[in-house]
Amino acid sequence: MDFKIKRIYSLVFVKDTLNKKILLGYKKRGFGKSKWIGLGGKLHPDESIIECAIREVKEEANIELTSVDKIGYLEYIFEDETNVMAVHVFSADSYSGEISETEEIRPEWFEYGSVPFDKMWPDDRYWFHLMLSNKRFKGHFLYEANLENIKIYDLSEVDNISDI
Ligand code: 6U4
Repeated sequence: MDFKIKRIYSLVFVKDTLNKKILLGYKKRGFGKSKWIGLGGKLHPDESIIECAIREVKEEANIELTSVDKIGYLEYIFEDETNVMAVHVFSADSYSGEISETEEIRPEWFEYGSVPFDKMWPDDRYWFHLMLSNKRFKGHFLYEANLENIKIYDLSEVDNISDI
């Protein structure tokens, strides 16, 4: 029997709603290296998922979120791997401090119409429009072992994400 271990992550999209810009981070190392991603990372044992989201944004871009809204839940399964990545997606539109580059991430603002999908995880194309328009969603993506192709997926809008 193929037991799956769930690892839990936060993924945060900071938005400048006035100028319709989204903050992405160029990942300089580790999983997803050289891709543009939202900010976030692994849940620590002693924290809630919201605390994880706030901590990771501070660690990766040096800003303190002052509001954060849970908008999505995604699960990633990788062929030939026992781990499932469970990713809680958040949107944030206010923060204090100045965004700056860190050891792990080079943050940069992108206009909603100029998101660099060709340098992002392939699944982002499926749900980014929902995230940008403040819709709530959940989905599952099964990736081939090369981490480049999606074999199968499901994605749906949901009314309420808080109970997931
Ligand atoms: P280390 O390097 O151990 O400190 P940590 O920052 O805790 O790592 P990391 O960077 O490995 O965790 O977290 C991976 C990040 O990538 C999470 O925010 C979730 C995000 N992510 C993973 N798969 C993704 C995908 N397919 N599409 C996407 N973001 C993804 O947009």
